[in-house]
Amino acid sequence: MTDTLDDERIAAAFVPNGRTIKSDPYPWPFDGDLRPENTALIVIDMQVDFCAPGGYVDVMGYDISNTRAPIEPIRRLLSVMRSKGYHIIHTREGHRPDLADLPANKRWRSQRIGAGIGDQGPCGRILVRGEPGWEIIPELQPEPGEVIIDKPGKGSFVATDLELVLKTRGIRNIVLTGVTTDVCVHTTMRDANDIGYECLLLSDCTGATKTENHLAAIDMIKMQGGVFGAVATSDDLIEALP
Ligand code: C5J
Repeated sequence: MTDTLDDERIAAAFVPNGRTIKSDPYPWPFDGDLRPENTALIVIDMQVDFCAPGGYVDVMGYDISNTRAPIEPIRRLLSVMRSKGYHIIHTREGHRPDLADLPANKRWRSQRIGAGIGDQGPCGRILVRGEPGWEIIPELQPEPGEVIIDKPGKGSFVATDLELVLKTRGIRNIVLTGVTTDVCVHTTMRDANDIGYECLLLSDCTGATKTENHLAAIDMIKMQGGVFGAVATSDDLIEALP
């Protein structure tokens, strides 16, 4: 067998339909296997507490224009990916009303800066399930049939059934959007990457409490040949979506 034939076999094995999108630092997904059946869009924590006046991020004193910036790009992307039959998953960060799932240190740190998780705020009890602040913002409401993952932590895998949902549905590629780039989005991406998911973060569909952190979080993904996956814009993805 010649080297050329070997190369052809390898290429055929790794690029079953040859569908990749323009992304950094490599065309995503790595093997070109991009299909609605094996790919999910995850919209992370686009809740009143993170994106609206009177919510947790606002009460902490951060500029919510940073966490609101991805709303329009996500809305447009949702519409395209829904119409093409991709899996759509939403997450919500929040705690049980009795706070039994709220670690003492997480509560203490938030109280220390005047935005106590579980305490009363302008949008109800901060980051508590069932409160107005915990709801997903009206612009990005889930549609019937879309999976919603409730998580008590920053990552979307710990203390949730996300991995079971992904496995049951045969999902291998994950497109990450939402807030915040450096906290919940990054933690989810790192965990997903560690357990073998092929991840893509969309830079215009994510936002952090501080622009520098958003940019640094994006930069980290691209190190070491794409240590956590790849980065693209929603235009890049929409243009190439099968
Ligand atoms: C934070 C989140 N930043 N959704 N949560 O506390 O990123």
